[in-house]
Amino acid sequence: MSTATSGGPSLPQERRLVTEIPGPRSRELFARKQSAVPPGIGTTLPVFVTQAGGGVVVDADGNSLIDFGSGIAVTSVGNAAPHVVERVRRQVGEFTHTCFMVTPYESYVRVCEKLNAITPGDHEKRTFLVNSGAEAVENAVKVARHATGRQAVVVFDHGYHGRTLLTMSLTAKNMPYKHRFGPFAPEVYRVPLAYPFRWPTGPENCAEEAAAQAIDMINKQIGAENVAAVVIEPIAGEGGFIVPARGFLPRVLEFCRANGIVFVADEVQTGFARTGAMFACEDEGIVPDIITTAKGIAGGLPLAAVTGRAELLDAVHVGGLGGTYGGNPLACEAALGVLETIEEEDLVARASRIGELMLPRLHALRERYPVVGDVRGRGAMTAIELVVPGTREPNPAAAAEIAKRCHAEGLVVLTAGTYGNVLRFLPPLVIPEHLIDEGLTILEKAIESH
Ligand code: PLZ
Repeated sequence: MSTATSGGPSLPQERRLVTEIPGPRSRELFARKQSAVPPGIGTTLPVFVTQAGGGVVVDADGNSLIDFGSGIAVTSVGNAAPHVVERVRRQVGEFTHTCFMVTPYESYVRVCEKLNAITPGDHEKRTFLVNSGAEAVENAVKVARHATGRQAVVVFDHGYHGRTLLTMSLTAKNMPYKHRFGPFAPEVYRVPLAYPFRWPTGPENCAEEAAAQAIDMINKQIGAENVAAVVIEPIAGEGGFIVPARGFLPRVLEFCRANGIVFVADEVQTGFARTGAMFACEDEGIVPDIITTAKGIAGGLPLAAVTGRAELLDAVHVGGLGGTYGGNPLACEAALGVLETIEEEDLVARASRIGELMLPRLHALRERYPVVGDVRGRGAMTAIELVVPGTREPNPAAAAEIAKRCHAEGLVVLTAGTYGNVLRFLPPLVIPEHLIDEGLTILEKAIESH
């Protein structure tokens, strides 16, 4: 295959529509998908991908779409990033699996050493590797329960932590994640999140009042001494890119410290340079006791991690943690390639720059179109919340319609939000600036004509 037709960053960085979206070939494949795969596995945009890299996704009909989704915040270094490809290619020819718990290998240990070094806090840490974000969060809870001898887990409104029984129980939203999938895991308690745009008494009171309510509920309904862990996303992802009002996270952390509660930061979506910092916790100087990571960690190979205070992770008995595939050698090589790429290409700064490009234009949209109620996010994790003009009433129909128009024009955007009324933007951090510009122009036209 010539360079022009191979994937990765060598793909032409352009939007190119040669058929309608989806084109005939994608429609044919989608029909097959519908007979082979259950509808429970949904589809945001039914184009079938053949190549991807930089800031574009190419489909089976030869269309090249601008990528504002990164496979849900995963391909931050871009698809088929050179360091990832080289390392995985080399590794696949050496060995593909031994199971780290049976006969270990160095790359797993290196990934853990790196995560121990780059996650917030200079205390002694340990890391272990698993396969998915949900598995990481589930294991963080196991560790916290084991280490504290307590059972209760506190989570927040609008939180998302996964689809397994425990993490689905930790997740706030019923439809589509929990509906008819109960009963849920016990000892999970939900408290308010400091959601500035929707705080009843206004954003200025949000941090303090939300923290006070959360703490009051914990004290009254559970008893702080019964709480093993508080699990929180530093920016709520699936819930709608809700940046908690400043001061809320530090207050919750302080309460945890004062009561021997393990503070778990779920950075599955926010981690690895996405928000313009290596980890979103850094923004308010939060040092979590345990941090869960996945998604951006390995450029799309399935990998996730639990990193935390040595005394917590070391508390678990030998053999108490693990899994067949956790820290698979291909995924570990990919993670090392991702970390090299973030460093070499200074993707933390790139993410900030993407925010500087996008946020002013999103704010301008809010000024111009009353359907845009709120603009928020940090770095390359930004969103707009759509409302019924003149109110704060959620407008999921507008979000769906605008997303659809963007898709038809060759821009991959994702929706989010408890009310389904948020459009979120998660471009690969290596996306060229002209594609950001073009993508935002498409978005504006879609809002204008919806
Ligand atoms: N924690 C903060 O964002 C995954 C979900 C996609 P897994 N978010 C994308 C979907 O609809 O299933 C996520 C997250 C946070 C945990 C998870 C779970 O990560 O790798 O999907 O298990």
